[in-house]
Amino acid sequence: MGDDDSLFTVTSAHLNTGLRGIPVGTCRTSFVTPTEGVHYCGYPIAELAHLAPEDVVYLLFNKELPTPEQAEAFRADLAKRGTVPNSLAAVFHTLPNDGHPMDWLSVGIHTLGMMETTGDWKEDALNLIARMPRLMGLLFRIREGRLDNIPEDDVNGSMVQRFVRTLDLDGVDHDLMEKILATYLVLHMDHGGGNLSTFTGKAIASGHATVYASIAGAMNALSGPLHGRANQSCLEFVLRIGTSDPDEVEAFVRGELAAKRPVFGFGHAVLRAEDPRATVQFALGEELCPDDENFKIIRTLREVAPRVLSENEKISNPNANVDIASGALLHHVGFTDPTYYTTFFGWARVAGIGAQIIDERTVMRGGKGTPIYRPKYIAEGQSLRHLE
Ligand code: NMX
Ligand code: MLT
Repeated sequence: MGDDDSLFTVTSAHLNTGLRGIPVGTCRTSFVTPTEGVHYCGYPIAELAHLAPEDVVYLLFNKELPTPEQAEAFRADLAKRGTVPNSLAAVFHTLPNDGHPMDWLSVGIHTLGMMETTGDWKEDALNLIARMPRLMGLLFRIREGRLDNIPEDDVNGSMVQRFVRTLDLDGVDHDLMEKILATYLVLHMDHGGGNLSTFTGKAIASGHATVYASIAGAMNALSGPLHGRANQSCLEFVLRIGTSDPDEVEAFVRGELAAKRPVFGFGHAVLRAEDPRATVQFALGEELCPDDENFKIIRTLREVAPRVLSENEKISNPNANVDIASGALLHHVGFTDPTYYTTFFGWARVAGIGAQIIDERTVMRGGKGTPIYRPKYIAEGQSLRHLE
């Protein structure tokens, strides 16, 4: 790619399209193709799905998978960084219990930033990643009012173990929960440079705001129902559908479209085939919970909705996206309140956004970093005028 190569021709038709397809930079952590989906540092996501989240974080930061020795050293480094100050819990105690968990997540990340920003991009990103499992566990416990006997954090546990231990739910299969969560984290860590939350986080960091402020802002971007919160909305409507009967599911989808509401879990700005992250989760569900009622409903939705959505030519991609299946799996292992689902997406995405912020701040332009974001907008409806 030479400096003068033309990559894309912008016409008036591209204005007000959410920068769709317009190249704005390079990304070193992942790329997304319309038919094969996301690849982390070259690896198709399906090949990484069974790996430990820590190894995939290492990949996003170092662009190579770790050797066993590197993996051990990386886990030890995360353990050293893992302790969360008690004052985070004190702030959580002041938040409204009916506030959305994504707002709690954003406030939690901001709060950590107020307590312990170093100003070094990589240090701050790694510190935040290491503290996320406990932050997430405390978020659930305190928001739900389960305040007694919160287990001490064992920073030597895996990311997922630390969260599951802090949560300490009775009557659930902890091994199954850990397996589902580990796969969930790996699948959701990164999705190219231009997804809304990552783009937002990098844009904030381009003005040299802190990693914590940038990622808290990214979480706010993720909280929208057309982006990360689609996983909550999708499971909510699975619960509303309440049957895997194809005719009833079809009637439901048609009803949502007629009411001009999105069919959550379907469609994508870049993908033009089923999202491989959905395919992986469907395969996991077939293995672990084929008879789960919610799983049966999303199995029917996966068949019915693309056919119905295809009837509308303006919908570029009628196929299932990442958010179709995660809710059913999370519900199956004991997370029965969908309002929490997007916090798992956010937890995972901290790794990809953190790695991309480091690349943009310390690697791009020969190490000078990408300059402050400042795209051009063209004036509309504003002819020059003066006060009388
Ligand atoms: N249900 C209803 N309408 C849809 C859907 C859908 N699943 N997908 C696209 N459309 C509409 C879209 O709203 C747009 O309408 P209009 O021209 O009136 O603005 C039209 O079809 C063309 O949209 P596309 O170019 O196909 O998609 P776009 O890139 O604008 O939007 C999404 C992508 C993901 C926002 C869109 O497909 C959608 O709203 N899907 C449902 C919500 C969802 O599952 N989001 C999660 C995406 C993944 N993630 O986690 O971020
Ligand atoms: C994501 O994982 O961020 C979503 O699929 C949205 C996107 O890539 O635009």
